[in-house]
Amino acid sequence: MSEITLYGSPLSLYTGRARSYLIKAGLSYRETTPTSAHYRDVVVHKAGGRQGVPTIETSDSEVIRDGAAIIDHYEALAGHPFSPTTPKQRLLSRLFDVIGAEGLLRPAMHYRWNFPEQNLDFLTFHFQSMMPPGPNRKEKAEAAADRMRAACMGFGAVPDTFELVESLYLELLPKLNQHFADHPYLLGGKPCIGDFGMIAPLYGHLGRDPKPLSLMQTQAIRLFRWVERMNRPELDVGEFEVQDGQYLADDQIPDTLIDLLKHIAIDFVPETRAAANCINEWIEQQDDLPSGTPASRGVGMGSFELRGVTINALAQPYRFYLLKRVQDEYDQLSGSDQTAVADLLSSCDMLDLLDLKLSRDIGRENNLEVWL
Ligand SMILES: N[C@@H](CCC(=O)N[C@@H](CS)C(=O)NCC(=O)O)C(=O)O
Repeated sequence: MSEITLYGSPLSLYTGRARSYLIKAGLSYRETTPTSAHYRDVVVHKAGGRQGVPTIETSDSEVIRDGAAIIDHYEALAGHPFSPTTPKQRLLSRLFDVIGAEGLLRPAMHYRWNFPEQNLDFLTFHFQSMMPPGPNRKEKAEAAADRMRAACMGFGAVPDTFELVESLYLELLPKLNQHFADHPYLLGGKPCIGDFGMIAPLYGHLGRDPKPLSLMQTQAIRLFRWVERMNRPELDVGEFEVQDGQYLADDQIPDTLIDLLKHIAIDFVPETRAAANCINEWIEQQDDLPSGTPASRGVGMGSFELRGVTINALAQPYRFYLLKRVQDEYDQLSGSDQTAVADLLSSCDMLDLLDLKLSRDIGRENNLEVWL
């Protein structure tokens, strides 16, 4: 079988999503850090000039940058094996993909960067490993780590919000744990696109860095098992009675998922609303934003209040690139299916997400997300 090169890193959040997909899809790959001259001179050019992981290079030398695009590529080739076919499950699968890619960055970055006593040696080693060998490797790693510390603050984890970020996460753990005590994956016996989204923050950061790993292992054993399971080629469901490797029958959505989504909605919905307002205002102010212009990571700060605390978080267009896929799923449904899905989202306090849209859509050209 032809081999894929996955440029990534063990501690990278988004690499965790692509890697888990490649493992579960049984695709043969070799993971390496983006430190070679070949990566710098050939791969980055084909990746739209943007450095970053995950990026893959196929045996035909095709380069695909971005975790969602990598998964899209192989899903399309294999007939969508990890995409459920029934309305509610399809929609929640896409929704968990957005939540995983965008909605848990604050706890992921907080538990990585704000516990140096437990994490610093571990992070220092990994940041150095990500830099090309040679002079100034240490300094380059330290500069990269500093950029990530700044990004952590940019996602809204600052001393005034630490307590809130921690209480939300400590409330989230038992909800995830309860779900994975009942089911091996989000929608039953096999992973869906949403599982791959959720593994991004829950492996590289929250399921691997020393501080949050010990929290997970002590407070959410069944969640920890899901994290392991998502990184293994077999179903890895020994502790479960049902081992059929199927999604739940009849478009069933377990109550544990509704309970989980209701908790996630507490900050995910107001943050998405604040980001949409911020980005739409920014779009309005652009005199010159021709179609095809690459969308940058963030275009301003969205501000929202939660439990009496103000959170300022980077408003990222990418959130809406993924959220539009949820909205598109909904738009394609028949009237009665739309009603069933809207009732489900309403019971999760997430109905508003169907209407939170940008005034310009985002597409992909030359391996970059661009304004259409
Ligand atoms: N949208 C991309 C985001 C990838 C991303 O942000 N990767 C991080 C590592 S987890 C990175 O490469 N950061 C360094 C950079 O962007 O220069 C994806 O989903 O793959």
